[in-house]
Amino acid sequence: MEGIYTKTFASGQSVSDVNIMLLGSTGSGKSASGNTILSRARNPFEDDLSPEAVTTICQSAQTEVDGQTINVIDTVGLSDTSVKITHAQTQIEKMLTLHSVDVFLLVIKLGETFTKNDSKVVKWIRDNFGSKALKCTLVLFTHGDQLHGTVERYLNKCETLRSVVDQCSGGFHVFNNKKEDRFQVSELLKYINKLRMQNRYWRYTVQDYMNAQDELLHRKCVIGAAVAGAGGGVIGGIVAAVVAAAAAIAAKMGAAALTAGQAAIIGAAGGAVLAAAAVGAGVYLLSRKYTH
Ligand SMILES: Nc1nc2c(ncn2[C@@H]2O[C@H](COP(=O)(O)OP(=O)(O)OP(=O)(O)O)[C@@H](O)[C@H]2O)c(=O)[nH]1
Ligand SMILES: [Mg+2]
Repeated sequence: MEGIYTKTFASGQSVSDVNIMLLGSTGSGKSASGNTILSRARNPFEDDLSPEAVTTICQSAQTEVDGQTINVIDTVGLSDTSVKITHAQTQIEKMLTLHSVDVFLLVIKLGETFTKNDSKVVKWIRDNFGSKALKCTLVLFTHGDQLHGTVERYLNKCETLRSVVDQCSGGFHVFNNKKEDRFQVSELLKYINKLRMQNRYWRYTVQDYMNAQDELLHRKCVIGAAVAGAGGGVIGGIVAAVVAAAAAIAAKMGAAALTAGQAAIIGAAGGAVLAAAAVGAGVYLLSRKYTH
């Protein structure tokens, strides 16, 4: 450990410096947890009970814990409306250009029904940051003061929540943000350092984020093209059937230049052209929509 700690990153930071990004739903306790890590006496992040998002811009602040420099990045809550998600994502993107991340803390509030939104946040991380990000994610439960019994018992009652924890390589830790208790911070740091060692001090960078975004765009294009192609195929089939039926009627009336079989071939060819055009249009429209 000592040897590794003498190394430095390209950014000039020492490996002992830890960059932590707090992610989670609006109101889950991200800012309060940031303040607990940084010491309650300072409270650099605004935290409050509010029906609306309290944090509207991402901020970072530093402290020293057990000889390590801890850089905490507080983010805008990932709410369930697409407008708010887009705003939060733009803010988070900006922070990633400034700081690479050692550990993401996925902040989840204990003591209330585990919401669909919390579950969506993990999917959002996987989709937008890539599954690589979950390798350096640790779940941080807040409102530990409201917990009766153990967290394990709590987790056993909710399969979805258990599965969220299982998807994050760092496991979980519990905070009581209403108590000035440095032991819970030291314990968190132990888990964080264990996870970093497991990841060989690899950091999540803005390039990892861009790669994940490219993959997401690619997946959306493939799905869009498949849907458009299927649509074109259906239209082509209908055209073929109509042309074949018309040819059959005309043949019956003795006026047909084409047989029903020839008409079907022409219809099928037309359908294939339509399907190809639909695939092309789908890919083009999707790439326009997701490329900024
Ligand atoms: N009792 C108790 N309250 C907590 C705890 N953690 C956070 N809170 C309270 O929960 C409320 C929301 O906390 P915030 O830290 O503002 O939540 P946030 O995730 O930053 O919210 P946004 O910035 O709106 O996304 C505040 O009133 C906090 O004081 C905790 O461990 N115990
Ligand atoms: Mg906040």
